[in-house]
Amino acid sequence: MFPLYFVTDPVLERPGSLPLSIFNVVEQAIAGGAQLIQYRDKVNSRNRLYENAKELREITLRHGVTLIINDQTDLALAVLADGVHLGQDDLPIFAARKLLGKSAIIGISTHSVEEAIRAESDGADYIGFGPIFRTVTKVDVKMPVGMHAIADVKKQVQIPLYAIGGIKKSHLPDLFSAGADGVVAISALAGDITANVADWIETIQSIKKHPVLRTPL
Ligand code: TZP
Ligand code: MG
Repeated sequence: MFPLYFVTDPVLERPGSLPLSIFNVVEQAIAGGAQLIQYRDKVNSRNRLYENAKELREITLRHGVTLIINDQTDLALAVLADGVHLGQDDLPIFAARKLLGKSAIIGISTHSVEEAIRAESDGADYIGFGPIFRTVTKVDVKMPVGMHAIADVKKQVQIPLYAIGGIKKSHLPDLFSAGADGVVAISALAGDITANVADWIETIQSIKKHPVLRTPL
């Protein structure tokens, strides 16, 4: 799976005085090379979410980009998204799978080794793991797990792990050497989204090409 997972958030819509639409945000991310996008919207009505998701589906299909819907499996199904990203309190993975089918991408947020193991045995395609660091982007966020926890999870779980929470560009080498398969960053990509996404993708590609051997974290 693509190693930079772009997740939408209102913080990305305010680069300066002129707010961007959610569509501009996603188009800018795609222009920077994003291939994997999650529509995450904790603010708008379900009706508005549906309208937005439908248009995001058109935009992403036009560019051959994967679209995942946060939390809501019925919304993912309604707009024929590529998959859904579940929280621990959302529909169980088997129920989402029943609705979306075998080829859908189903991910789940985890913040412990136990949750990660369960996610894999329940049939998740990937896990989000974190928050790695302190973040102000998510309101009901749990305590940071720290970078060392990534290696603990990767010892026991084979499916791709996306590290999330407070991630800055300077963390990328350590995150990948700890075993992360990909990263999610929200606030660190705000501003010039196209340039930031392109810069992060290039950095990740070069880290993967020339992995640094580090002492254990
Ligand atoms: N889930 C755990 S932390 C987080 C989410 C959605 C927010 C990550 O945002 P940022 O700005 O990269 O810390
Ligand atoms: Mg959620």
